[in-house]
Amino acid sequence: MQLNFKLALIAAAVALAACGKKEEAAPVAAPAAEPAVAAAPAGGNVIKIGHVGPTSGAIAHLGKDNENGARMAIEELNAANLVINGAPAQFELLPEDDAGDPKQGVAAAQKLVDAKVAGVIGHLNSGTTIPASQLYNDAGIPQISPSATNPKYTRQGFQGAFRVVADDVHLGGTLGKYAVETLKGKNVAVIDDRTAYGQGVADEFEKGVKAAGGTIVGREFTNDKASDFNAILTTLKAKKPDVVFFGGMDAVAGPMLKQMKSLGINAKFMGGDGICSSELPKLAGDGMADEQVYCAEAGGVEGEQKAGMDAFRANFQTKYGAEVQVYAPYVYDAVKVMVNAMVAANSSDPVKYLPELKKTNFQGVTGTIAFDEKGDIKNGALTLMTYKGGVRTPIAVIR
Ligand code: ABU
Repeated sequence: MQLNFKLALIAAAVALAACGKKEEAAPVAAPAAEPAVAAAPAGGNVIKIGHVGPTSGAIAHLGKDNENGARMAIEELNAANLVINGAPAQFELLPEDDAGDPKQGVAAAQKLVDAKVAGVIGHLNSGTTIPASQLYNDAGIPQISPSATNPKYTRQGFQGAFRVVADDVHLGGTLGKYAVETLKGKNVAVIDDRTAYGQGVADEFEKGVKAAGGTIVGREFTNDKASDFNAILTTLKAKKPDVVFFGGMDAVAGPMLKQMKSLGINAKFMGGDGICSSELPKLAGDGMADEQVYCAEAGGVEGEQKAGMDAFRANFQTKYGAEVQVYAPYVYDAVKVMVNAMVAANSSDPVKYLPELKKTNFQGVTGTIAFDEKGDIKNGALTLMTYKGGVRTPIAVIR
């Protein structure tokens, strides 16, 4: 049975089980022609896969979302009777917390290198992913980021660096165009948090606004730990912006929205994928009005693929008692893409499975995953979102 197909069947079985249709799922999860689920080989074929994200600090909700996506994939893979290295394989997830901090990101990467993981999924932030990628590259360990969108990550010439989401050039540029052409923004203000992600996506947004004929009336910056924005917001208020873009994460965007309201700034608020979480309405409290906030997830599915994504979300909610924030499905797919390559190579040795990883053509819950020569996803999508009644609401999938 083709692995892609087999994994898709297993995912479907798990999703159906979550919907209370266990009787339909059972034969799919344990096909008659296959051996029973193998017990973990005693000290044998245990394949270590690292995951890194910020599971502490202000964006721990996003890091935990990612980590749970990895856990879900690993559990399913461990039930899938996969043979790698010529023997039944079991996967061990090694989760590390980098707190979204570049130095801790490097320390976490070193721990995983020392543990001799076969591959790494992560990190969540561009500011941690980029410096960590140097260590993985030096150690010959393949890395798939499910969420870091700064283009530099895949432009360092590293053979083992992959990304399953669109990058900030696509994200920022599309949002800039949307601000002018759809939201009819004429005077646009930009704030960023000076991180690799925040500054980068804000720069791309600016380019998109200018290319569409809009005017940038002000550019201010803060940092990723700030909570008082009164000075920069007061400066921008004087420029009468009709759109304010923030390059940064939801933990900063929430209080910023509250303070915009207090200062009487009645502008649309935009941001990239970093603000585009299920948590943002809670973080913004009464600072967020319906259809005031526009953002985009750096991926998305349409048509027939939506059913699979909806089933994943329902299953995730049942399993972890929490809504998907943004990138759990992308982490889930990234783990499966990596293991798919190991199965194809019949090896967890990076030297042997990396060529298969490069050739990936995987049907996941986030759509078709194939990589270009840099390691970026081919034909990446964006999902434009707004918030209504405190709920993240998709507007359109754009390629
Ligand atoms: N892409 C948004 C959050 C992660 C990052 O790129 O820093």
